[in-house]
Amino acid sequence: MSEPNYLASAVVKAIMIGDAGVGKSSLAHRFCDKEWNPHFVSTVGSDFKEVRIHREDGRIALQLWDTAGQEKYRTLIPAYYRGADAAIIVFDVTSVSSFEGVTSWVNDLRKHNGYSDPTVVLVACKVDLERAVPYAAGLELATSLQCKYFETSSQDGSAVDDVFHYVVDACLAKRAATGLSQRELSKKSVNLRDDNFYYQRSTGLCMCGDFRQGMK
Ligand SMILES: Nc1nc2c(ncn2[C@@H]2O[C@H](COP(=O)(O)OP(=O)(O)OP(=O)(O)O)[C@@H](O)[C@H]2O)c(=O)[nH]1
Ligand SMILES: [Mg+2]
Repeated sequence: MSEPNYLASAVVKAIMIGDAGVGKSSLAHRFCDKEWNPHFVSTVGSDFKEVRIHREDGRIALQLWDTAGQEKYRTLIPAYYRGADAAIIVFDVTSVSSFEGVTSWVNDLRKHNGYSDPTVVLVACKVDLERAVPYAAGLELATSLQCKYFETSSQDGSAVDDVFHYVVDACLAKRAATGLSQRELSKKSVNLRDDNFYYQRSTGLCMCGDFRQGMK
């Protein structure tokens, strides 16, 4: 890691959910690593990435839990819902079934998110390809879920940054509205040099010991 200061002034934890192959990992990779990789393998369990976002008040650590969409991992995902500030629900604009699957992800989220009231965004991926889901249908679903709607391409990068910057700003605004002070927000700060926290920036993989507990 090249950043000289490892302390963040606040942490935003976001979970990425959606059916297998819709483009969650590609979206996270495009935003965090500014790269497009057409050869992604299906995620096993979940991957973790962290990226710093600069804001007036300091540097925000956006922590992304990129979960596996395959059905066999679905029972593992509720563990990641708890304490999430945001849920990024992803579907593939070329796949009607992934769009129809959004409702069941929303239901899972509502069932398992515990005390938190996460900021939800609906993201359509792969808009560089021929679409099967019209823009109006995506927008209508987002409106019914009372959340923001984005259409992205991880291949060409369109609107990818908008998703994550919106998530950070919406989560910080929600905290500010609930009256949490910067001091309280700072309690969620993380020192990436902590011995309990093993971070592999190159792969985006992270194994957390006490750290993950501390974020709940
Ligand atoms: N053309 C195009 N292909 C994409 C885009 N995003 C993802 N893909 C492709 O879609 C396939 C699946 O992408 P992933 O990012 O692995 O999907 P995922 O949602 O993480 O899948 P799981 O980990 O199995 O849940 C890969 O072959 C990607 O290259 C995109 O924006 N445009
Ligand atoms: Mg994946």
